[in-house]
Amino acid sequence: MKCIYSSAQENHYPKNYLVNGIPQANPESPERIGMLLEGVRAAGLTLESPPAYTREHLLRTHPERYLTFLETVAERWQRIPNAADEVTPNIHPDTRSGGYPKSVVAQAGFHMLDASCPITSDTWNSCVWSAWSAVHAAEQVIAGDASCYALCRPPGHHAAIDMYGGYCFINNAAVAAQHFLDTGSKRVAILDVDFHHGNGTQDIFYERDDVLFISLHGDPLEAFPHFLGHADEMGIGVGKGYTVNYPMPPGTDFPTWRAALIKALAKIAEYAPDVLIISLGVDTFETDPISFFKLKSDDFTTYGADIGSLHLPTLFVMEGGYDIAEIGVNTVNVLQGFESVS
Ligand code: Q9C
Ligand code: ZN
Repeated sequence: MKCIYSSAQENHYPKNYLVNGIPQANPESPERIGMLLEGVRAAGLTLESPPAYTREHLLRTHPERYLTFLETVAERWQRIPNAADEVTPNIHPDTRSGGYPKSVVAQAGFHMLDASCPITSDTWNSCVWSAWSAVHAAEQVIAGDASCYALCRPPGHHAAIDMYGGYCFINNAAVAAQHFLDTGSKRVAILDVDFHHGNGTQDIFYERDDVLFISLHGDPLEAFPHFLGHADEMGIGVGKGYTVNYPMPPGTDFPTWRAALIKALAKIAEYAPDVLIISLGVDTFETDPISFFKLKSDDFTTYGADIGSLHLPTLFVMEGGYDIAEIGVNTVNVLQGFESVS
């Protein structure tokens, strides 16, 4: 299996990460990439850099206004007298239907889901290359590879149509899904196994039946993103039935988690997609510092094999995972478990 990644993805590193008003070390640090690459090298995957794709690939998922905002906001923010280095708005909409505000502060608030992701002058470039990695990895599957791993960072699954949040700005898995549809696939399934609900991916495909979205995650009543990911959210219009959520409580261990996975895999098999995308977060790990599931390292191998038993062309897109010392091992355990049955 190839691993696709660009070193430009390392530059984004916001420092003004506040938790309960106190500056903390940002868990989504570029060191994550180093540990993921260590795992990839130990597992013998072939590393490849993506070429530059085009803005058109992003525009199939995110509107022009949002992309232009992300591209220019750091520079515009710096024109505010005495502004901090990083884009950190403190105003948020009570409605989004009253027109698009003009000031950079109000626009930043308009597009921001939570304060965990300040924007720096490096953010846009890193995010674009993270998305190109997903597109290029999709290209490998389109060309006939049974699977491919997109080492995306910054992650993407909390980024909605025109909202950034939860360390995510561009939804890499959604961009890849749309790329499959634009190149001949009729049906794509996205299985999100990150600890957090993939609210952004759900938002993007909520009214569609050409993408089945299934997420296993911490109950949003107790975990980020807090407002989406409940079991009764099932899609609307033609999309009804094509969103499936499995929220689970604090302390959930592997047998319980795996039982939900087996149900999810049965639904995917029934949907019979042309391709499967795994939004692969390893923050389900027992010692992840911001999560509350109890998976152990060997469990990742087991569930990788469960996913592999579907025998679908499969694209792995990296999402979260913050026990940095272990994320490389846990991630390649999934990939090696997958390959052990293919
Ligand atoms: N004190 C992903 O895993 N808030 N994003 C956490 C913890 C944001 C996680 C607060 C968590 C975002 C891609
Ligand atoms: Zn997560």
